[in-house]
This record gives sequence, C-alpha cells and structure tokens, in this order.
Amino acid sequence: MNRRTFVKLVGAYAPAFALPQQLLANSNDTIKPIVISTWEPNKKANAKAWEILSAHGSALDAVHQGVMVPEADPDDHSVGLGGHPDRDGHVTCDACIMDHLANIGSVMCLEHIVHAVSVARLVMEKTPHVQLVGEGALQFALLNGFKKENLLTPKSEADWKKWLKTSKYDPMTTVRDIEKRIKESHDTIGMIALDENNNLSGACTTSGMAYKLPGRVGDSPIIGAGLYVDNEVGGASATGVGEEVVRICGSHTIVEAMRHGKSPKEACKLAIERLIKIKGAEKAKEIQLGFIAINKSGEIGCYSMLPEFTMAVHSAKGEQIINSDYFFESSIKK
Ligand code: SD4
Repeated sequence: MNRRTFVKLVGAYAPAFALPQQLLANSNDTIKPIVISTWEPNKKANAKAWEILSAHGSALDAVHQGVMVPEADPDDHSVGLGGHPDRDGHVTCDACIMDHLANIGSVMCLEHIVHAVSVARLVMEKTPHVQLVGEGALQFALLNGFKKENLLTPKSEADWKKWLKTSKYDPMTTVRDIEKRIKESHDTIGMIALDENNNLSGACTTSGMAYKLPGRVGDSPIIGAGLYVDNEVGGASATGVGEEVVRICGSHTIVEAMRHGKSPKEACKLAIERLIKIKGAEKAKEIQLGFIAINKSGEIGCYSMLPEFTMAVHSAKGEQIINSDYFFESSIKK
C-alpha cells in the first residue's frame, strides 16, 4: 500500500486514527478545499466547517460556523459555554476572526455570550474598529441581539470550587489538564480554512487559561498572536500558554516565515525555536505551545514544544488527525 492509499484509507475508514506528521506535512500531496484545527477533538468543528466548504461556501463562513461547535459544547472546558472561569468565578471569553482581505475583528474578556466568535465577526463587519473588550464588548453584543447567558456550568463551577481550596495559579496545570481533557472533550480552537476560490480565513476562540486573573487576555483574540492569515501566503494559529505566544507574535511570525520560503511545519518549528532562544531551554521545556499552519497551496503542518499536541484536518480525503512533532521529549513535572 503506498502512502497516498494509506492516507485515503485512514481518512475514509479510521477517523480516530492519528497519523504521524511526517506522513502528511510538507508533502506535495495538497488538496483544496481544506480545513485545519488545533486539537483532535475539534474534528467535530472541522466537520461543520467541511459542510460549508464542500457546499462551495467561503472559508470565512466555514471557520465561523466551525468554531461555534465547541463554543456551544458544555463539555468543552476551554471554550464558550462550560469554560473554566477566572479566579473569581467569571467565565470570560476571547475570540477573533480574520478573512482573506485582512478584515479583522476580535472580542476580549467577554462575559455571558456563548458565541464570542460571532460577536468578533460583527465587530469586523459592522464597526469601524477591530477590537472590543469587556463591558463594551458585552453591550455591543446585547445591542445586536445576542442573549445574555450564564456560561458557568455545574461542572465548571465544581472544578473552580475545588481549585479555590488551594487558589494556586499555575498555567501549566491548565496545560497538564489538556492531556486529560483531549481524551474526553476538546480544547481551545484555532481553525484555518482554504476554500475552493483559493481564499483563506481563520478564527480562534477560547475561555482562556483556567483561574486566570480577572481581566487577563491571552493570545487567542490577538491578531498576529493567536491567529494570522495572509491570503498571498498562508495562515497560522496557536494554542497553549498564551503569554508566550504573544511574546513572539506567534502566528504572524509563522506566516512571515512561510512568506520567506519555509514549509508550514518548518515555520511552526521556527516559532517554537524562537521562544526557546528567548526563554532558555530550562524554562521553555516547562511550557506547552502548539502551532498549526497552512500555506496557499494547501500544504499543512504543525509543531509543538512538548508531546501530545494534535492537529485535526478535513478535506475531500476525509478526516485526519496528525500527531504533532515536538521539540522536547517530555518535561512536564507531574
Ligand atoms: C490562552 N492560548 O488563553 C489560550 C489557552 C489555550 O489550550 O490555548 N488553551 O492562553
């Protein structure tokens, strides 16, 4: 069985089977339309995006509707409804969206609204601004017909009350939880799609790091950090400890590396290496970061600091899961 047949079989018959990245990344075996997302469980979001792409829809509509799937899922404790709250028990969401014309919109620290990405799209399409935060973002959403809801579910509230007993904020606790969570639910979603008209768009949405300080904003709603798309080059998105993604303008760095000839995977690796250079290996190997990228030809790639990161892909070949290559073998202190 050659590689092409194997990939096709996996796509058609074994959706949960994870492929090593070298089987797909950096290959010339590209295909459009295509959608990629951070983390295996977001294959459900990809499936929604694929419905739109395969019905001749736009990449923008595909990423918008795709990321709404985990936003509405109460069992996803990193996004929208059911997200883990800040240290005071408030679920505050960050989201952004970017299209092929470099139109952008984002909301930060938005409470009470399930679909933060839809508010971000409205910021992009209906205001002269690109970012709204906190109370202002909420007022804008309510004025535009969004419903005020309680995003703290009994499960996320119970987890928070358990955390309150120690009240110790450790971003890597959140990241360690990822390993557990991805087996059972989902995680922060960054999604990029390339449609049949050769246009790229991306979206990213999260409830951020669990038990963060009130008012904390991560990388996910920051254009250039959690997400960046350049329709001439490609797009990238990030997950992991947001402070570190912001430090290196992660997604923009990756797109610029692709502009200068790197493959998507090489570009993701370059961003990881840049952070290691800044932080030093000892500190860097305590931080989980994962990047996904796609170029204009539909070539895809991903790379992470530590093991366990996955990328979900959906195209006419079906659904594929790619186990990301990573820089440090294993470093998380359990
Ligand atoms: C943040 N990058 O708020 C997000 C968290 C995340 O998987 O990606 N979690 O920092």
